[in-house]
Amino acid sequence: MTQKPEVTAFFDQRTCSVQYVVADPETSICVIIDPVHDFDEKSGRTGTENADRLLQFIADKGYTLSWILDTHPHADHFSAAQYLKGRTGAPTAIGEKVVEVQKLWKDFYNWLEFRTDGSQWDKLFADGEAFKVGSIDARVIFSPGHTLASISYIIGDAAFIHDTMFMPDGGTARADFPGGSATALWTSIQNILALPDATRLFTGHDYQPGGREPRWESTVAEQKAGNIHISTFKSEAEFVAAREARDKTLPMPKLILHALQVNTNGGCLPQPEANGVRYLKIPLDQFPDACWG
Ligand SMILES: N[C@@H](CCC(=O)N[C@@H](CS)C(=O)NCC(=O)O)C(=O)O
Ligand SMILES: [Fe+2]
Repeated sequence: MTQKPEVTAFFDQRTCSVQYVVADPETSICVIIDPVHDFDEKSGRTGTENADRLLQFIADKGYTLSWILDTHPHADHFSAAQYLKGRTGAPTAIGEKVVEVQKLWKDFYNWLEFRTDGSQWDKLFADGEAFKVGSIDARVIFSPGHTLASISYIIGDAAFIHDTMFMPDGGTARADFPGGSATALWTSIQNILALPDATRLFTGHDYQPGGREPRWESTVAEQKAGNIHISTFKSEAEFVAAREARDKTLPMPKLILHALQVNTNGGCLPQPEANGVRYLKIPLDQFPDACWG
């Protein structure tokens, strides 16, 4: 019998991100997926409103948190993994290819001392690796393309596919960040669509096409039938050409240079300087072909 976790989504309107608490109803053990650490780039203010909302929900439900999971090093918001680990002691995890992303960004930031061995997380998942959420069987599949370290978490009948496909009317994620690949994204999407038709799919963002209400849950069958990028582009070559053409028109996410220096470091904010203030570092002219935002 397929195991059905209880999935609760928390939408962050500021970044259009979807954060999840996924719980085993039998044992009340849960995991958090893709928590957001709030940040306002205009004032430099950080905050934990989103993360605290997840903790409050977990406390209200009487759940026990077993993992803090990220699907990829996000380019549009800070991960709250470190904050949540500090509050709960729960271990953090991400896909093992994150070390390759760390190497790319170490050069962009000219971080001479930066450790690129993934030791900022408690666990690095391999492709196909199995784990448990309480009594529910869970596993990881690599889903590169949007980033080279992207993974999906399959927990019972639910798959957390983050920035591969969005809702069917939102199409697919961009694949133009350093280490991204439209060809790899196509293959990753085919692997997700090979899951059983009734698999519940939970996306990582919803950009509310046409201004509709935010939505995040679909099924494999719905994506096959109606995803605007999958039903329109019949072959890998067509998809890759269209994806790459669209990506050339997209400005960088407004927080990419802020976010990668936190997220490649396991969600740790920069160490405070002698005056007690933390500073971000913005490399200039490293993306000379980027569209103006
Ligand atoms: N306007 C957003 C764009 C964020 C963005 O690029 N999101 C990625 C996922 S991290 C994406 O795939 N977007 C698809 C698209 O914009 O078509 C921002 O500046 O943060
Ligand atoms: Fe992303």
